[in-house]
Amino acid sequence: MSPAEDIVFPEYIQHERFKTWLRDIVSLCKPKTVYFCDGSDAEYAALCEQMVQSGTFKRLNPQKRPNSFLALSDPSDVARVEDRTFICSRRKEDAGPTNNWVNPREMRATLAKLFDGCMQGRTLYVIPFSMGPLGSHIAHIGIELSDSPYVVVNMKIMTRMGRKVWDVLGEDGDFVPCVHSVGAPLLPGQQDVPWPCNKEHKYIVHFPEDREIWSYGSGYGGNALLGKKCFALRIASTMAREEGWLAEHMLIVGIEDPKGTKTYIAAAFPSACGKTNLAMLIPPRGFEGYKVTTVGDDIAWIKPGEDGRLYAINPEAGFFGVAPGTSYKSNPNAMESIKANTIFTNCALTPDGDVWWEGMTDTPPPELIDWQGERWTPEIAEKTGRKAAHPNARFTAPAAQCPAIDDNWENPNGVPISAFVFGGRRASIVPLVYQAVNWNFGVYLAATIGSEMTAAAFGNIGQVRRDPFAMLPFCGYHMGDYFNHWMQVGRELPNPPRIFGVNWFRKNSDGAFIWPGFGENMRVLKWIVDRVHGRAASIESPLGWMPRYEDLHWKGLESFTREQFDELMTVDREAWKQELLSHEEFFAKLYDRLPKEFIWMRELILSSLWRSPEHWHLEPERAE
Ligand code: O2Y
Ligand code: MN
Repeated sequence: MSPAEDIVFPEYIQHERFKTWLRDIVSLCKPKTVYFCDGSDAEYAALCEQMVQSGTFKRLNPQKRPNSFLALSDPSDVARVEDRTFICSRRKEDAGPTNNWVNPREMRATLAKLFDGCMQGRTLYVIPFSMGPLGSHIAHIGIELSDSPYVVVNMKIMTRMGRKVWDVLGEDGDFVPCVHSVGAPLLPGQQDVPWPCNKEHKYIVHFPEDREIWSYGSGYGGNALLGKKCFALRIASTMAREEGWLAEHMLIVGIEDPKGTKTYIAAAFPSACGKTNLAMLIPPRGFEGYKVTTVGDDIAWIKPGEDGRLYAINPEAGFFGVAPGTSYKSNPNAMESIKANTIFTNCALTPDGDVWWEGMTDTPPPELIDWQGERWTPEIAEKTGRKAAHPNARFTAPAAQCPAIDDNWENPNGVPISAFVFGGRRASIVPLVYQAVNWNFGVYLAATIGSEMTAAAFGNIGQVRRDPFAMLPFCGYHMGDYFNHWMQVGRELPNPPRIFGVNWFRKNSDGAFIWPGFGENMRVLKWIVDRVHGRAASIESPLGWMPRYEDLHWKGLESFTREQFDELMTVDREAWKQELLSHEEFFAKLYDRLPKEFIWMRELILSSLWRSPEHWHLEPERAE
């Protein structure tokens, strides 16, 4: 392109710091042109059409999926790349042992080489975006410079993107600079490919002190849509710690009872624990008059209000959900959300121009084009094991399209949070639901959640992979400091939200799930809400407060027996002693910055295990 000095800025951009930064990046990346995104529907339509022409997008049948598109990525670029994700704090100790760290000076030198000329032959898109409702005091602004039109259209759905952001930024407003390149310069005469990326080098880099993000080599999801995991979690978590708020990997739902009282809860789950299903839960039979509404499905920004309560916004404006497993049976609200105006990535294509993925219907269509563009039939799948859709195939859909979207989901002041819920995927040991006795024990509970590794993912069955607060891949600083920050937030709140643990995945001796899950999780949510309002009974256990069978609402699920419930809730003393040892082993990695309270809390849980009876839930005299 012409020299950086020749960039023609729209007259509405009066932000000198931004202009200087853009000139620097243009000088480095050498794009063919610079385009300032206005965020309009016309711009979205034009870019989608441009990608249809270039082969990146396939327009879906407008009768089946109006205004929707399918993108098939390069097979090497299908998910977040945790081993290529770096937190480049000035001091290694501040990134902590659970993050990859490189000296920032060294990393900047590496990036300078990689980004030199990396946008040749391509357009650099200037993408201004707000995480959270525009102008909200909880929201923050970012500007992504990207050479990917796929990123632009996804950012239009996932964030508040475009010209109006400049009105909030004014002449000197703060923003998080985000630089992204697919790392595939187009040299003169070189033919482009439908999904450019760099197969050799991928870098997802965060400079927490400078609040800066650089991403190279991937065009996929969390690696490229920098508002999401990179900004809204990794950078925002460091901002939140400095400024006294919380940036969390949490869904937010409202639960309205038949009297019209609404209670908001925020919940964190590691991946593959049904987070989207919980965010869009439909109350089951027996819950007539109850409503569950969605504020967010993945990330929550939570700030203390003047009344001493915590208020949360969903910083995103769309859902970037996992497609496989999503169906009208498992999540009707998600299916309704993606009926139109949706971008599908790495799903299979049906002969009539719609999308399909494993789990969408009980019977697969007789013939498809799979996510790699190859012919696929159920017979081929049977023989080869090939999936029609990639297991990490995604839909990008506007949150406003969700039938259960909460009336307050765009409230700039957020919604008041009454409870935090933390869940893992545990086949044994961890009961269906329990309430921490206070905030500090709740922080301990959240710091120890985990999932059992599956053979496919980790080659090791039965080992627990700890994922504290579901934040291990997303915390922009030392996890020990993160726990201390949570402890501090609790100290400063006069009446902090209650904290609960849940486990939908406990199995019986035959290896079958005991709890039906999905909409039936409402029974657990109701107990949680009732506890918050002081109207549900419980008994004391070494893990905290727990419901007895009679404390849950069973209307509509009368077939679920007291014996099954007891099996779900059993706290096995010997198993828990082992579990506590495993906490200690995990915490040893973080020892230098671990809250010292954790040591005493572990001791307290252990000592109460020694004096505990076998079956808490069978002892009515211990009830409140
Ligand atoms: O694989 C990706 O790039 C996306 S990962 C993701 C997307 C939406 C919500 N959560 C996640 C996650 O990994 O937690
Ligand atoms: Mn997530």
